[in-house]
Amino acid sequence: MKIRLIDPAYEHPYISHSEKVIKNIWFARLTLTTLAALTPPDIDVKITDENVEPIDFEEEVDLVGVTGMLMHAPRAYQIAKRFRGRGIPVVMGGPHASSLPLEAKEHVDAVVIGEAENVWKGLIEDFKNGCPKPFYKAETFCSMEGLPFPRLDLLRKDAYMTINCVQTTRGCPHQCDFCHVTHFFGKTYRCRPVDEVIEEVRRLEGDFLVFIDDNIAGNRRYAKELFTRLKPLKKKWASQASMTLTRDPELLKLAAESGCVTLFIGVESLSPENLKDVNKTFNHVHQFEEAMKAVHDHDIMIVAGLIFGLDHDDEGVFERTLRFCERNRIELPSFFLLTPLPGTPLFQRMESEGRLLHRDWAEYNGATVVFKPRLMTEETLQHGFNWACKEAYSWGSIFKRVFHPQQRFFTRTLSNVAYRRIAQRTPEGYLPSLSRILQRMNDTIHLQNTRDLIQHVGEKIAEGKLLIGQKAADTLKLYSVYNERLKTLFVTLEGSIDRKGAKELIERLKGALHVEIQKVILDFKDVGAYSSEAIALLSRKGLLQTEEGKRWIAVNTPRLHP
Ligand code: B12
Ligand code: SF4
Repeated sequence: MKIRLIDPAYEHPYISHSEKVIKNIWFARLTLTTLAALTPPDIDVKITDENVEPIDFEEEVDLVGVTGMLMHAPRAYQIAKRFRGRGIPVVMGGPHASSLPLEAKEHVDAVVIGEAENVWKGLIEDFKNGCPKPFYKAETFCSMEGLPFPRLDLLRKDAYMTINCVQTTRGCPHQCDFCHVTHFFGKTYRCRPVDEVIEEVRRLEGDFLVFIDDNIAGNRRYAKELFTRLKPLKKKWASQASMTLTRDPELLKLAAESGCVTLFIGVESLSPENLKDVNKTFNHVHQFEEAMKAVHDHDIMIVAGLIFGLDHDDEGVFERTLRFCERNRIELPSFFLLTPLPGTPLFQRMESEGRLLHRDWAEYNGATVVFKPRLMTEETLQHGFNWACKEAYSWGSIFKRVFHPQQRFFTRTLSNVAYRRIAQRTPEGYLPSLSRILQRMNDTIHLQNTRDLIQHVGEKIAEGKLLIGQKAADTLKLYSVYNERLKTLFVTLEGSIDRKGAKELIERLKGALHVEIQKVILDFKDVGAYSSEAIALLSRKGLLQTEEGKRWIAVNTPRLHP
């Protein structure tokens, strides 16, 4: 029996990668090499990754297997159609087929839902015997012991940056709202025996490999053992990890000592509200800078995953995020547009709120807006995203991020040049016109004269929740968010206000009197104290008015203790 396993290409005017880019930064997923390894030895199995070689549609084979993520689905269906047109049966598996098996089944003869380990051999037998079932789904997750080593020998070695890929764990202990991994693996986080991983790594040619885990440090004890055992092999490696890794100095040190040179870290958003929305509160925004520094202190290059389009993102998010990457010298910012993947809680939420624009899966590629954002229009989100991608890989930004005495400048620059090639193909975008204003409206104002402050009997103080500590007394913080749909700027004030603070606030609000902003809502709820001069100034300028209908409206305005 002859089986051909196919990884469909993704044809897109600017997202699909050229041969050169694949050779510079790409590695093959372990999907088909794993399936090939699970195939009984008497079967002739071959792999085609359409991203690096054409499919021979005339080939004489007995069974075709196609895989694919969501965005590959339309191409996978076309491939299936061509082979089935010649009477060759096709089976499909992978993330997409597993989340929408009924849709996939309309295009293929059988669908594998979830992992293949416990069903693949039986499926082949069924096809041999001419009695395939429409769906195959294992009753349990497979054991992580004794998994065969992937058939890397079936890949075109010269086509990728590396073919050295190894998986040590499956799943993730977290459950981020937008992520497909927890949907696929449930709440399980399974680790392979360290001995087996070490043996697999030991057999690899060359000194660099990628651990394709979703979160290599999901189980700290396991990760510590793995890293310790990796050390003597003297390999260099890259992988993905959640932010929690950065908070464990021992683990981070071990990772570096075992050869970790690059980590993809899901930073996702600089807004705690966004992180809360997507069930990612284990990312602590106030510790981000410290976390990035800790990784850099171990000479590990950071690829930071950052998402645009979350519900608390306004037009200021693009510039704010890029500046964060520059300030923290993030070597490879990796921006994604929020993409609801079927099966995830995010998808259910977007669908129930009627926010999905269409179901053309090929567009669900992480770089195209496919839903209605909450605080801005689809167009603004798309343009802001395009701007950020291009701007991040402008020479100016590359220079800010990689030119530093502590960094290995040469490697960092080469990686940036490869990413720049991709970014340059992104269509022109623009920075939303309110971006600068929004940066100024999200800032800390340092006060001058805080001796005469009078306590504000706001709700929080009355509830005993807010104490005017030294910090609150010295600064006035502005948290602003603009809703493009309502044309309204919401400004929350926190800290104290003296004359200087009031003047600066008035100045900034004047700057925000932009033609696009039709209403400003000022919320004084978190202001702990005022000076009487500040109150006088604010009321003279009309900033404390509470009647509807005015361009400014103040809420939770000061009630003062004598
Ligand atoms: C490595 C990886 C990448 C690499 C891919 C390099 C490449 N050559 O494509 C990089 C980092 C570049 C990448 C990019 C992206 N990725 Co990715 N990636 C992964 C990751 C971490 C591992 C893939 C892997 O090797 N798995 C190991 C193999 C053994 O598992 P498997 O593929 O699931 O296969 C098993 C079963 O599914 C089944 N099976 C699979 N296919 C088939 C086919 C047949 C015929 C059968 C019988 C069985 C079968 O059998 C296998 C053994 O059990 C997965 C997460 C994961 N854990 O799988 C995400 C994942 C696949 N990626 C995902 C996404 C969304 C992306 C991006 C779109 C992100 C973005 N917004 O840009 C891009 C798209 C890139 C592109 N153009 O293809 C999602 C896909 C979700 C979905 N429903 O589509 C995943 C699941 C991660 C997630 N967080 O949700 N990715
Ligand atoms: S930490 Fe990463 S891999 Fe884990 S659920 Fe969240 S996004 Fe997915």
